[in-house]
Amino acid sequence: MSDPVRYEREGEIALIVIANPPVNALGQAVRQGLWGAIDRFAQDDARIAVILGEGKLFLGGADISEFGKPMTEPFLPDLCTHIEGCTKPVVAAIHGPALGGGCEVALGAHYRLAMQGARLGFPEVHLGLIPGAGGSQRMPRLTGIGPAIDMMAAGGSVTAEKALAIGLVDRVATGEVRAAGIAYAQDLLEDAAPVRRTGDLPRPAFDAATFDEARALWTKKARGEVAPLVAIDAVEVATRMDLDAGIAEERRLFFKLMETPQRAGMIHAFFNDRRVSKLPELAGIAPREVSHVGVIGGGTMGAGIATACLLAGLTVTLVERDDQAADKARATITGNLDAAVKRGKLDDRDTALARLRTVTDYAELRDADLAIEAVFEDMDVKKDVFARLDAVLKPGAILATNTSYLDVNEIAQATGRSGDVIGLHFFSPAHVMKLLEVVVADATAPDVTATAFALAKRLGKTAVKAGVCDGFIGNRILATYRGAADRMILDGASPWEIDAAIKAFGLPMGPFEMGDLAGLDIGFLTRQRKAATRDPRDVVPTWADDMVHKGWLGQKTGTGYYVYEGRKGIPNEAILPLIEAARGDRPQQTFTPEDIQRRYMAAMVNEAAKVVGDGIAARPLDVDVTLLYGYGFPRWRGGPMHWADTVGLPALLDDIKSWAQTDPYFWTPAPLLEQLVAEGRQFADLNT
Ligand code: 3H9
Repeated sequence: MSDPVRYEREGEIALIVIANPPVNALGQAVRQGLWGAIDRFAQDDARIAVILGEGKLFLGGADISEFGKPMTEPFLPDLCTHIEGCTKPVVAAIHGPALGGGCEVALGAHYRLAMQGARLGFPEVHLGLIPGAGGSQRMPRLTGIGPAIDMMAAGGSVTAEKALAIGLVDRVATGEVRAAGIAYAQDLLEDAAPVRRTGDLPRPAFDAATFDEARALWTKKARGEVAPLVAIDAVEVATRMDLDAGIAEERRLFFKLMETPQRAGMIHAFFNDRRVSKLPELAGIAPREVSHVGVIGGGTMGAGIATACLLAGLTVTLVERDDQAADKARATITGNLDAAVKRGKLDDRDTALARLRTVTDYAELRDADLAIEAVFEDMDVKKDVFARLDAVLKPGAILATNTSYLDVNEIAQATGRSGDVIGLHFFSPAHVMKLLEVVVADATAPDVTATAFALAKRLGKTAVKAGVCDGFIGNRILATYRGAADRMILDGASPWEIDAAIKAFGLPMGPFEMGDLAGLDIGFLTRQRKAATRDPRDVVPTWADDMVHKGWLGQKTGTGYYVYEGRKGIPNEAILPLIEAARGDRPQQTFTPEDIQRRYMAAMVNEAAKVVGDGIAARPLDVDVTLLYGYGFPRWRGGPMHWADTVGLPALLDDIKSWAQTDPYFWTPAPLLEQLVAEGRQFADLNT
């Protein structure tokens, strides 16, 4: 392996080049090499040193794969102090991201140059951590507390220009980083610029109102996540302590977080984000070219999919049944794009809109590389659409369905090219939600699956491969934990107690609030669809049907499980008699929030284990990613499978077996769960 840190000379300038692909993470060898390079610079006749990264970025931060293992010297905070302590000037020349420890190395340097396109940030909270190498102490000394709190609590980053404006860097340059670094160093030499240590700057001013406001905001926003509030504490430390003491305190807080399950959950999620799209069966398979996408149906979902494609720079042809519907779809998409401009996700709405055609004739799809239907969720309707697509699409084009439940194999049979058919299950709003379930049918060609993953990446989505079954990965599991919630209502819990307990667990909404938001008619229609095949032992939430019959459809009618004034709801007690009627003489019990969480989660994990056991999800991590990105599962818990490993599979199985005594149909243990318990293994062991 080549040296991860090179020491080079350019006249009087020393260049310290970090070359540790793919992201120049600050693993032990890099820290050691950087330390040695600073020593060498201190001893030779170079007058100034420039630290820069090779490849597409400066430094991606500490090496996350070292976390949770014993730390090895030299430690990163000591390295930053070592750089700062150098008696000749050191410059950090930053291009691309400088994140976490990478930003801390730059703060240890005496001068900072950022190339246009660089981003400086502290993403540690996304790993359940805070900066741990002096970042929380040095940044506020440069910028004041406000920008430091904003960045560290949110895990955000700033552009080079913003970094200059807030005092985080000293110069912004264009062109190539090495040349710009040398030019800056030469200018500094000409100006006889002195060594200038961030740590020598006075402590930033304390401002009680800023801290109070930040704590109030993050107590609300963090929903149980601890790191953002600790990040604010760490910035406060900078206002009270000298640098060395502050760094020691920051380190103490950092290690405290390192020991938490939240850190383990977030890092599990970090690596899953990257593993989820690495499918061995797709290795070496080239995706098909996609630049023109057809969308069939311009309702909320179709318009959202079209918006996502336009935001990614694709050309879109949207087919609607008549001009009026096509105009409506265009208006929805225009509104979506306007909102994207407001959120800073798009520069120019009109350029994006220029790539959209709304039409009423399927023949206009003749040039599309891929067509996605988002029409009414009905098998006959879908088959009709697919037969039409089959007739007009060019050979090699991909035919995708956005169905959330239906059998993609059956849909594929409506075409003469089932190898080109795949499910692309977007989540609403499709231009915002990150998850894309890629439903691979029996005959789907591998390069079609590879194309779906490539498309997801282009759209900025996280794709998860799923097999064909009712509801695929996410909705199948959802149906089960929703079932557990309904059973708890029959056994004595109120919908509001359940919602509160689930929110306390960390989800943004409880199942009944969610139902109100989505519209209670959706669940009603699903129940009707499944009525013919329903097992007689299954529970039907008759009160929910009664609510729909009364026209209580949730937020859209102002009444559901809650009565709404705007989006704020108060419990709708008028549903209690309906629930009482459904309970009949069933024995009642009281549920604590923990009881509710335990049952809800056990149902989720048990079904998820069946989903993995059946091969619908390839690995437990695919379930974790699905629930995180599509269903609001708290990232700091890693995902339901990770949570299950954390609480212990034997205890979970015992619970399931005990509930199975009264309801054996619903609580049938997943064979995979039983097998893992018998073998003393956990879900993580299956995450290849
Ligand atoms: C920290 O710094 C703590 C300090 O304050 C204190 C310490 C004492 N380490 O994302 P990509 C891997 S905490 C190890 O696809 P991109 C990644 O798993 C750290 N590995 O690339 C993947 O591996 P594989 C704060 C890492 O170009 C490969 O690199 N820093 C790390 O789309 C490519 O990754 C962060 O949180 C790492 N730090 O995006 C930054 N980073 O090929 C986290 C990545 O085997 N990283 N890998 O699947 C990122 O945000 C993005 O990777 C980055 C590049 C923007 C840098």
